[in-house]
Amino acid sequence: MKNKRRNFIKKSAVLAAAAGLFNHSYSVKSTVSSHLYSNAKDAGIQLCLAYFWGIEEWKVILAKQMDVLGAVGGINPGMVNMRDQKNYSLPVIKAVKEAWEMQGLQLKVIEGPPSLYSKTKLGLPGRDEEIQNFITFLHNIAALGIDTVCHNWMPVISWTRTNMAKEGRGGALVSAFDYNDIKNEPAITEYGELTHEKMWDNMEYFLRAVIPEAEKAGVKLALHPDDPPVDSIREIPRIMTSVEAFKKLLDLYPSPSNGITFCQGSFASMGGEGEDVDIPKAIEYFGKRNAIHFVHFRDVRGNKNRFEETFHDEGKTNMHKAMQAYYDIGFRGPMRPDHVPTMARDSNEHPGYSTIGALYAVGYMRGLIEAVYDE
Ligand code: CS2
Ligand code: MN
Repeated sequence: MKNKRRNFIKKSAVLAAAAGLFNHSYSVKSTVSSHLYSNAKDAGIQLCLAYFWGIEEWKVILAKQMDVLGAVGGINPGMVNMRDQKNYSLPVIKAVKEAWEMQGLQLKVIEGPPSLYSKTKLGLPGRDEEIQNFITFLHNIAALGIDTVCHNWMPVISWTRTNMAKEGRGGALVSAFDYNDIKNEPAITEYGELTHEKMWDNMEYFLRAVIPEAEKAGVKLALHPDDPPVDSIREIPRIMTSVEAFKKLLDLYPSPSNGITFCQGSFASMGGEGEDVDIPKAIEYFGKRNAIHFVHFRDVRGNKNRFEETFHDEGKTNMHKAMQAYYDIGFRGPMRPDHVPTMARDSNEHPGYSTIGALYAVGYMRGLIEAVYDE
């Protein structure tokens, strides 16, 4: 079976290359319309790429040539010329889903969902309306067959770095974080006094309101770790910063709809000086609780106060053991490469999300999956 598939892939690769040989600027249409998908099933793991800036044509074409047909992104009414409508409404979500299908991709995970903003995370007036609209969003995506939402609990300051163009291997550009570079930045005080305890209260309030509805809708919420996983930035507290915090999350409201985006790079950067998170062990623990609904497969060097991102093959984590752990726990959900270095001649306009870096990452991940699958 496998050799047959491999020969099939080789043949289609030769065909595609031949098409390219005769006409260097071979038209995308001809490639797309006659594309020959391998029947690679990646051991049931659904490989995806992230598209946070609309339909990036070059990335879409390369994704289909790699047979990586899962798309991960948000709901942007502007992408479907429906700016006058709400991003949590059924018509907008339907139009976005269909826009990806027109490209030959399938919207697998909504990452950075509508109507889950700082009012909810900080417990501010107006949170009930935000939560109600988020519940409407959940029922709408369920009606359209989308069942996974990647959200985070980082109010005001989302994922952040202190350097978005650090020189990495061979001159590739990677992002990096050094707490020393921001520790003296002015506190953000406009939201009043914020505490970790209050952030947990707000999380519990949110879960009690939303999880019963997510269960009814059959939707899985997959909470992404805080990135970087430090205790606070400019006095905005961060709580999803450790393995223990995620155990507390699951205990707060045990439910198949209350789960985790196992962002491997964020978990790998959770340790302090010389105290690394055991990634395979964490995968096994949360896998045994059926809590891993989505995986961001990436790596770093360093720890929570000072780290840099890396190519998938040169970080601190044994990526083969990590992939083996996902396979062993029976994870067969969506997985994406997450941040990748910006490689030669590619744009660093969206650090971590360059196209050429994604190619290298997907090839590496598929090789690991095959290695694990074959064992
Ligand atoms: C990434 C983020 O920080 C991370 O590990 O996954 O870039 C994430 O994609 C964004 O916060 C959007 O959800
Ligand atoms: Mn991530």
